[in-house]
This record gives sequence, C-alpha cells and structure tokens, in this order.
Amino acid sequence: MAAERTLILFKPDAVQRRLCGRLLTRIEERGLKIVGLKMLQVTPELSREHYAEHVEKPFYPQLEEFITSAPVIALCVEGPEAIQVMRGMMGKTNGRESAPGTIRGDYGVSRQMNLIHGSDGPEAAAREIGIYFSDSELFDYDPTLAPWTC
Ligand code: RTP
Ligand code: MG
Repeated sequence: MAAERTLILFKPDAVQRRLCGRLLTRIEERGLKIVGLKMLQVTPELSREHYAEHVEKPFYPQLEEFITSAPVIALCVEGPEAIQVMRGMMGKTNGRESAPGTIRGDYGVSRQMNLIHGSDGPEAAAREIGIYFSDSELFDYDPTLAPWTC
C-alpha cells in the first residue's frame, strides 16, 4: 500500500505537560515512520496560515492565543493511510468526548487544549507539510531495522 504523509503538531499543552515523549512513542509503536521533526514557536501569522479555515470563527482568537502560548513540536509522519490512522489515534476534538485509548481521551478533558493536531485530509496534509517543512527537512530512509548488533 502506498505510503501517505501527514502533518502532526504536539501543541503547547503537550510540550508544557512534558507529554511529547509519550505521544512520540505511541506514533512509533503504531508502526508509523517519522520523516521530519522540529520544535518551533508558532507566530500569530503562522497560526492564521495554518488555521485559515477557522480564522473567521468565534473561537479563533482563543485558538491563536493558545497555539502561540509556548513552542510546539512539528512532525511529518508517514505510513499507509497515515492521515486517518493518526486522526483515529488522536480521538475527537473535545477530550471529554474522546474515547479512552485515544491521545485526547487519555490525556485531557479540554476542547481547546487537546494536545495534538493532525491534518484532516490529503489536501490539508500537503498544504500543512509545506507550511512547516522545507524539502531538505524531510527524510527518506530505509525503515527496516538497522543491524546494530554487528
Ligand atoms: P486540529 O485541527 O487542531 O487537529 O483539531 P480538530 O481537527 O480536531 O478540530 P478543528 O475543528 O480543526 O479545530 C481546531 C482546533 O481549534 C480548537 N477549537 N476550539 N469551540 C472551541 O472552543 C474550539 N473548537 C476548536 C481546538 O484546539 C481544535 O483542535
Ligand atoms: Mg482541524
């Protein structure tokens, strides 16, 4: 099956709560491949570009305040149907409605501070990966085990 790429953010609450290691472990243990990773500060300009579909919504000012409140970790994650696999792992937007076993259902009860962002479709993924990563920051490597015992 063809590999697909998606843009993931560990949001400021995940960084501040020191949950990034756990979130990364979940993604790796699921079998997805990390092909890009960086920490950055989201600016108001970047927030408006990323969340363009929400800029006119009533909750946008709070969303911008939150997403710019501390650094985020951005990842490009690759795998078969990676977009939907990641959306399933994330759970519903509101942590209170998110099932146990999902990231948002296991670590939060907030509708806004919900730990993780994932692209919601192929067009969004291509657009968002382009916002956060240049081509030289994305890596193509053999995902099989390295022969570290020799
Ligand atoms: P995301 O884009 O961050 O992956 O989250 P999502 O698809 O599950 O949810 P979306 O509807 O795209 O909303 C983007 C983010 O805005 C905040 N939000 N606040 N009514 C509210 O207060 C409200 N609704 C959404 C959340 O941080 C949500 O993840
Ligand atoms: Mg969304």
